[in-house]
Amino acid sequence: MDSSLDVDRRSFLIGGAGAAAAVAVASPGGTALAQDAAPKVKAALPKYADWKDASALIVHSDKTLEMKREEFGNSLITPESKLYIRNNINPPDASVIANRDSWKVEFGGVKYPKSLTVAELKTLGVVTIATVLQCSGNGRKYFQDQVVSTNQKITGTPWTVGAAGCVVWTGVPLKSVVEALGGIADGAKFITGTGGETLPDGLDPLSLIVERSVPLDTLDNVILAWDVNGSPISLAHGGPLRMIVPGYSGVNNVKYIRALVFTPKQTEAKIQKTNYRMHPLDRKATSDDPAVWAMNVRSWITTPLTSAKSGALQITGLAFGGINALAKVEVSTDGGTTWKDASLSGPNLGRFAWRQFTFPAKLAAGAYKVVCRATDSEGKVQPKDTEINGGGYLHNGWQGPGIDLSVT
Ligand SMILES: Nc1nc2c(c(=O)[nH]1)N[C@H]1C(S)=C(S)[C@@H](COP(=O)(O)O)O[C@H]1N2
Ligand SMILES: [Mo]
Repeated sequence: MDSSLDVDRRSFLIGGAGAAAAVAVASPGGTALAQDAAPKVKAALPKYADWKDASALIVHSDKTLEMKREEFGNSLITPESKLYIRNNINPPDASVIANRDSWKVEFGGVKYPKSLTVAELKTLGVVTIATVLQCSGNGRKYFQDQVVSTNQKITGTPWTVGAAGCVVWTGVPLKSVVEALGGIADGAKFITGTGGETLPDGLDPLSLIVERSVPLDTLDNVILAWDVNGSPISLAHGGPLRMIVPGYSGVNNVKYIRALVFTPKQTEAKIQKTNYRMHPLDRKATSDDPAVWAMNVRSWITTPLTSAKSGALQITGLAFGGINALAKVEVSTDGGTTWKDASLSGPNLGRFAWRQFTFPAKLAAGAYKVVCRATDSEGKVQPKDTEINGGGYLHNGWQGPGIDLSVT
C-alpha cells in the first residue's frame, strides 16, 4: 500500500481532541477536489464508474449517480452495475484495489492498537449480511418540492428514490476484530471510521476528510466488508474494504476504510460536526443537532410507474424498516383515503434488508394516485409528509413518491 496512507498513531490516543480526525495525511500530487456540481444531468459516467450500466443511471454529477426508479423492477438484490454512487470527494486511485489483501486498516481505541491487513482480517471471521444502502439525502427532491412555494431553499442533490439499493456484504464482524485486539479501551462511546481518499494539499483536512463516528451500540452489527453481492467490492463502492453499519444511512458506511478507532467523542471532521445534522431550515446546523445515523421506515412502488391497462394488475414495490425490521405495507389507490394490506412477496433477508411487496388490484379506466406506506416492528408508520429539515435528510413521507397512474 502507498506509504502516504500510513497513519499517524498519535492521532489514536483516546481523549485527544479531534481524536481520529487528525489522521489526515499530506497527499503528494493529491487529486483535484471538485465541488459538488449543481444538480444538472450529464450523460457520461465518470471514469471510476465507467463499467456501470449507463442506461440504468441518472448522472447528477461525477460524484452523484442515481439509479432510475424503473430499474428496481421486481428485483430484490441491486446489482453493483446499477447501484447509486455518492462520493463526497474524489475516490482514491485505482491502485488501491490492485492488491486488495494487502490493504491495511489501523485499529485504535482498543487494548492492543494495531494495523491489520485485509488478509489478516479474513482470518478473524466471515459473515454475510444483506443491508439497504441508502443515501441520507434519498428523497430530498420531495422536500425541495415542498419548499418551492416559499422563499426557502434546500440545497443538495435532488434524489428521488434511486439513492438506495439492497446488497449483500461479506466481511468480518467488527466484534471479532475487537476480541482479537484485546477489547475496547475504557471510555469509548463511538466507532470512528476514516475513508482512504487522498486529500488535496493546502486545504484544511478536517473540512474534507470522510470520517464518521457512530454510537458504540452499533458494534454488534458492524462488519468490515470486502465482497458485495459475491464479488470483491469495486473501487466506486468502497473496495478493498468498507465499514458497513447496518440500519444506518449511507454516509456512515465508510468506503476504503483505512482507520477504525473507538473514541470517547465524535470526530471533529466537518462531515460529522456540522454536515449530516438534522437542523431546522431557518438556521445552519450545529454539532448539538442530532447526527444523521439510523434510517427510518420507508417504501416505494416499483411497478407500474405511469400507466396500466384496465382490469387486473399487480402493484409491486419495496419496503424496509431502516434500523428496525419491517412489519407491514399498505397500499392505497385513492391517494391515501383508504388503505389495504399488501403481501410481502419475496424472501426475508433479515432485519436490515428491504422486502418486496405485491398488491393485486382491479382498476377501471381513469386516473389514480397510488401510494404505499410501511410500518416497522416498533409500530412506526411512514407519515404523509416528513417534517422538513434544512439538509433534506431522511425523507420518508409516503406522499412524495406516490404514483400518478393512468389506467386506459
Ligand atoms: N470514504 C468514503 N465513504 C463514503 C463516502 C465518501 O465520499 N467517501 N460517501 C458516503 C455517502 S454520503 C454515501 S450515501 C455512501 C454511498 O455509497 P455508494 O457510493 O457505494 O453507493 O457512501 C458513504 N461512504
Ligand atoms: Mo449520502
